[in-house]
Amino acid sequence: MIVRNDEELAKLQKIGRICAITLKEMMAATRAGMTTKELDELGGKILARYGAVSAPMAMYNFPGYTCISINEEIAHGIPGSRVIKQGDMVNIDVSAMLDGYYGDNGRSFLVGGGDKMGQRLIKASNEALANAITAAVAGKKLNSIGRAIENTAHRHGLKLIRNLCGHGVGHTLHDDPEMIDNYYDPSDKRILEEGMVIAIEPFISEKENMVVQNKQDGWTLYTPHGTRAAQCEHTVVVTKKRPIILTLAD
Ligand code: M2C
Ligand code: CO
Ligand code: CO
Repeated sequence: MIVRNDEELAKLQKIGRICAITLKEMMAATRAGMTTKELDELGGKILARYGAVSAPMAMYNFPGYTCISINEEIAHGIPGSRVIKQGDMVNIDVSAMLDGYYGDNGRSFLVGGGDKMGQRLIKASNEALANAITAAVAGKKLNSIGRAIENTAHRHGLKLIRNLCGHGVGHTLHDDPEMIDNYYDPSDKRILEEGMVIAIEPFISEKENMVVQNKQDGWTLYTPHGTRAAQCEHTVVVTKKRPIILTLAD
């Protein structure tokens, strides 16, 4: 969507903050020994505290309030009986709706210290998002986002998941502009517009460059060889200067 006035911006800021608080509190509560279902129940309670509803549940009938993905699961992990272990890479993705407006954010993190590669993936994904946000300026090409992400991944000697992308957000979870590639596509001629609300979400990976869907549950996206990828996602509003980050907790 394109933000047209201050009232719309305030509503997007409100739901963005709720998504960010929910993600932050869930990350802080994550412990080895708990199940992903327990963690998700907490997310559901936090959203309810603010009167917000889970976007995946409301829009797609997703079987959870949030998506929780562990290690070889890269995205759309279904909360359930899987027990979180020390050293696991956990991704929590919180997207929600309040008063007709949507927000979306996510983060990968390690339980306990984790390992060197895990730390590298997380650092690179955070940096890729920061660089992509800096590149997202009104009037510039939309593919500047993918270029910044791809360059960051390569600078770190890492790969990226090419069949997952960012997207517009606002009036719905996956809004216009659709498919904001996480790599540089010179044939993409779209221009970033002032007021465009977009979710930027690089997935930086160890070895593989695509995910496949679990045929049994119809949701979980995983790498065919079980290698990991880290995601970092914010919802932002494009301006002529730096974007406004909507998914900030404080
Ligand atoms: O838009 C995402 O970030 C999620 C969608 C949740 S709907 C089950 N918030 C995303 C992540 C990975 C792939 C596609 N979409
Ligand atoms: Co998301
Ligand atoms: Co998203």
